[in-house]
Amino acid sequence: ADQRIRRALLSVSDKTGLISFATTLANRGIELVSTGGTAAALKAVGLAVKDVSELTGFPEMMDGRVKTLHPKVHGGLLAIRGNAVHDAAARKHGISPIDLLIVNLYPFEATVAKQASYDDCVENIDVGGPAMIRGAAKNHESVTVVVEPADYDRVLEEIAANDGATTLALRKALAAKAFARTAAYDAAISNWFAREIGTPAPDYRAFGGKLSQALRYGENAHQSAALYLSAENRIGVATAEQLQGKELSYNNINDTDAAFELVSEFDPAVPAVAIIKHANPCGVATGTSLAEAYRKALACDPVSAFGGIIALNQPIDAEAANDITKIFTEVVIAPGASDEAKAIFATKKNLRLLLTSGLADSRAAGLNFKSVAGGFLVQSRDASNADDLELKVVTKRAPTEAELKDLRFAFKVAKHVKSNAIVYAKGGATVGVGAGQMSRVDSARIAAWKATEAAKAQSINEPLTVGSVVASDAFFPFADGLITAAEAGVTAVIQPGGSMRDDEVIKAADERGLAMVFAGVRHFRH
Ligand code: 93A
Repeated sequence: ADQRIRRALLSVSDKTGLISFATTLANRGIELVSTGGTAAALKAVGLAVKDVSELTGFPEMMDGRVKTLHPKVHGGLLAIRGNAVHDAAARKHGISPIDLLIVNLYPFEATVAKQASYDDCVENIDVGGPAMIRGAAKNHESVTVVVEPADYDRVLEEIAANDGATTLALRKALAAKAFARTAAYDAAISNWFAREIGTPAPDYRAFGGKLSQALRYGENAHQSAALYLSAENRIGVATAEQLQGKELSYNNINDTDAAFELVSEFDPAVPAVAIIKHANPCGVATGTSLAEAYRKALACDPVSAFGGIIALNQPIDAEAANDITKIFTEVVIAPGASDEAKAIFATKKNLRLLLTSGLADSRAAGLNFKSVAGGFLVQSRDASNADDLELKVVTKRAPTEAELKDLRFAFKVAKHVKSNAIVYAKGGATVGVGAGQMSRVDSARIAAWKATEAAKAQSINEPLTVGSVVASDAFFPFADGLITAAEAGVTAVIQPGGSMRDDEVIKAADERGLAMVFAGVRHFRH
């Protein structure tokens, strides 16, 4: 099924490579038909071209919106060669076959990218082009379709080698590409439209996906796994450089991501450290130095911190490296390390040290994925940073400056704790973390209980929650969670607000002299 090319229709917005391509076609005796701008470009170099309006018997009209939408064009593209019925129809209506279609579309994506007006974007929605491309691609049995200049040479080479004909293999490959192009084009249009009307559907196709490394196994030894790089090109665990230690596992990567995303929430000028276990923070703190922040983070839950993953928001110095290497740690990630710190880590052969070129942008757009049976969910990143929130005081007492600082700190941490998340914090450090419970009050209880245990283990006479603040990732549906926190000794509360029973919760806070702010933003993380 080699198909000899006798007539070509050219209609291109991007005129790159057009002249030399069309010249070679013409030199082979192929008849050229073309639309306005394309025909003008070809005539300008002296090529013989038939205007599509001559073919259709209609002028290009309505600002070009209707140029090729005509049976003389679409019949020429779609007719099945050698089919008696199709041949008869073509003869009856004076339709002659088009064997080669060269179209590239109105630059819709580029028009959107340069932030053109709404009307400009709409005008750049190509209708006739995709219709022809789809027709030619459907009829790939007979028709060759080219949708980008990059394929011109490929077609010329085959025609030259094949006595003026293309092979079915090439036509199929080009048809597959053609449908990919129209699909991507329509996806770009629908995404633009969704943004315009305020309901953007995240497009996973923009996410890319390039294999970075096959992993030894997945979450468990009987599961296979791999790490892919996305087109986002974000600073983070996937793009970090590993300086030492054995290969990262699936769980290591997942936990390291949680750790680094969390420390990237904080002001880079203030040292911050997060210790992660099973994707949840078991201690987070800011300090006057990384070492101090690490010690404060460790104090929150020293038992769980064993074998943890540590992220720091500044290049690691020797003092911090010394402290970190005192207990067994799986992974350390930071935006750099001093030579001294590197030498200290080098004495711990099993510790993986990952260095990034900076912090992750906590406010960056991006996508999250989650698989479900038969599909996958896509959502935009939770790019809300507590520093940007306008907090609304809902209690009689407003928080003090010190409380306010800890409230924002605790809410940043709560964003990175699996729901239901309750985080107690004091003096820029977590003092109790309750994660992943099915009821919010249980998370509040567990976090308070863990703080009591940590105090006992460190021979501190009262739980660290006394005089702390508490953050809740979602609203308190009842007063019980807040009351549990009050009993643990908190003086201030941050939560999104928005419960049917907000009044009850506010009343409970007022009765106990607590200050409470509503953040207006929820941080579910499942
Ligand atoms: O406005 S359209 O959707 N209506 C059409 O009938 C039509 N036919 C071809 N756009 C149409 N085209 C597009 O015109 C092609 O896809 C190509 O991008 C462009 C080429 O126009 P010109 O040859 O005038 O530069």
